[in-house]
Amino acid sequence: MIRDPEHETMPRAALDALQLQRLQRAVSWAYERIPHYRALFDARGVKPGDLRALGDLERLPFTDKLDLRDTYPFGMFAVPVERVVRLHSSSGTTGKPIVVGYTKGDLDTWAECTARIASAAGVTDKDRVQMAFLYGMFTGGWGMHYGMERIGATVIPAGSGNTERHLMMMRDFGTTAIVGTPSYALYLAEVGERAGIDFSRLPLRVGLFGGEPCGERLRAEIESRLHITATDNYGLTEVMGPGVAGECECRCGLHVNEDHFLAEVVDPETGEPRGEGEEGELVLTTLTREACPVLRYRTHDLTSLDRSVCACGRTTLRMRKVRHRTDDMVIVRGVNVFPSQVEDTLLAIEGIAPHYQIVVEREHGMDRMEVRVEVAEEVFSDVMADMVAFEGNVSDRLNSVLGLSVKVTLVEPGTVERTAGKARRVVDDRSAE
Ligand code: DLL
Repeated sequence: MIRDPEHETMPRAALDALQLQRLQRAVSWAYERIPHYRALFDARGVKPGDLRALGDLERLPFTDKLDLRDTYPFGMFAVPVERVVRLHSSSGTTGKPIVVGYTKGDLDTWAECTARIASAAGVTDKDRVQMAFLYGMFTGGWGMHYGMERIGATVIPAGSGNTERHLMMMRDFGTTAIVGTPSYALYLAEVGERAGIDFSRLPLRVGLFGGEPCGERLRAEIESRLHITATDNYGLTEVMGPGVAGECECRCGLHVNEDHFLAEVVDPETGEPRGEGEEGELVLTTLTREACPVLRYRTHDLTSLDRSVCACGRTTLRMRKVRHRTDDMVIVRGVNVFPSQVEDTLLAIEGIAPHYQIVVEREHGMDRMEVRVEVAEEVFSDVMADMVAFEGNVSDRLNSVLGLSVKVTLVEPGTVERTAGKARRVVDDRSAE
């Protein structure tokens, strides 16, 4: 269902005009209230008044995680902390977290954005929605929660972890929709199957997954095991949290809530704009955020944009599913490896379970990459020769795709770490030597 036809099906020219008007306001708002933005603008010799067309956006400076870290905790707030009614943060992997604030107005916009995404995925007020995201400083739980409530669904705020309890509630409460990370969905399926649950007999019908990449093969695996339709939704703490973009039932790209966010795709090296359909780094600008406006924020997520009108009738641009980030690429002996390439190769092999981890180490000054992967129960064999042959086959497939010799270690089902949140696919131990 299209929740807000006015904004979601607005003709392109009108949407462009709305974006320009909101962008001009957002830029002045940030410039006048946040000294850090003013300094960035002044260093480039631009003023908010220079922004006369959407194309002028390129004249504005980029921002990234460092700008938020350097001003920790509240230096990028455009309003006094007293006007902020909620804080969230993103831990990241190193250093101080990033802190973001929301005014009452921001929370209202956020709930509306996630409500749109839930509606696009087919959730209605008849659904019982079980939340499997963490509630806490992470934006996933609260962000999706309020959107679901806003559309009138019955929300079950189970939170992350305690898988047995999730399964019990799913059966007892007649859950129809599940919200979490794709890796947790897979884990739910695994634990449920082990407990003898027949998901095809449950009313569960739709999953809204996000927070980490979910390739098509992984999606198909989740769908067939949980007997649901799985949709992908995208967002990041710095820009708001979930609610930035999500798939409709056509599942041909994620619709960006363009009346609130302006999306660009740039060359990750040079920052030059990339043409429509070309892959590059997603850069986002918030158009309506009051407490923490972000301008030209470098997400490090790689995608491409499609402005053609979708079969669902929405005119908002679609971003291709994010499969990798500029910073999750590992360089092993000079070869660029994305975890998504490893995942696609592994999941195309019969008998491989969708649980894997990439470990990169340095041995005697040489990089060494190992892929630890689980095999399905039925393939796991006590016959050493069978396993060695299977390992060799997996290793050959990876070698030819990556152009790199990779050690493959088959591990017993259930050995690769399971998570209630985002999966850790790469362990890079090279700095340890
Ligand atoms: O993960 C916000 C979110 C929560 C989005 C729940 C959707 C659902 P952060 O923890 O700040 O925020 O992480 C943001 O996660 O830059 C991407 O690299 C990755 N990411 C988020 N959603 C997707 C997705 C939340 N659907 C970072 N596909 C982003 C691929 C995603 N990657």
